Amino acid sequence: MNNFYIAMGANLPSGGSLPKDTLNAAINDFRQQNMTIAAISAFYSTPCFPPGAGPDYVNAAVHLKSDLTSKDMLAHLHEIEAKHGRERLERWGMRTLDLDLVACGDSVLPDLATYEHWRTLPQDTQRQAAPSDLILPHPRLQDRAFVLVPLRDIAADWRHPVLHLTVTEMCNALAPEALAEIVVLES
Ligand code: A4P
Ligand code: MG
Repeated sequence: MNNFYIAMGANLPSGGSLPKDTLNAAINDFRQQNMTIAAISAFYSTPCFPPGAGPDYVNAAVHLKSDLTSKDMLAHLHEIEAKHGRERLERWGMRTLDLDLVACGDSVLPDLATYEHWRTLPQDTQRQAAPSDLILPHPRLQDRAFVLVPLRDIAADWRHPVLHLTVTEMCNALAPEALAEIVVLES
């Protein structure tokens, strides 16, 4: 059984449903596909990154247990994204739903050298280049308060297999201002 950690984000309505409702609908899709939901974080309101590129996001994290391979899990995530977002994604280029595979246990994929290539990519290249292969852990995980704060709710002690830091330690390494911007969504 694999332990998958999924980061969820949305900053545009999808067919009339608000970002938080889209996240809830995607969680229901996980249930219907017979994946075991081990934990769900709080929902957070987070400022758009990069700043000014769109409305605030709603972000959350989910722990799924499944026998799927990582590649099959990513394919499922892409199907759920398409179901909730394809039209608006093409039209506006922003996110009705983004599902990232943050980690699968302590897997490093496709290999350490390729992972390190993506992790250490210079910042100006990061925006243009997207990997065609699945990279695990997600190469930007350690940089992003909007991923780490929800993840801390459900996997505080998960340890990064390359950086050897726990989620709590990665959170504590971020600037306090970046952490302060991530606030629990009022329902
Ligand atoms: N891919 C490789 N590895 C992975 C992985 N571990 N998880 C491939 C998910 N996908 C992975 O992904 C681009 C390509 O990476 C795909 O072909 C996939 O197979 P994508 O989801 O199409 O594109 P993306 O979401 O722009 O890429 P990425 O790197 O996941 O995006 P970011 O950097 O996470 O940007 N601001 C706030 N506040 N909250 C957010 O959630 N999200 C983004 C998305 C920008 N700003 C945000 C937020
Ligand atoms: Mg993504």
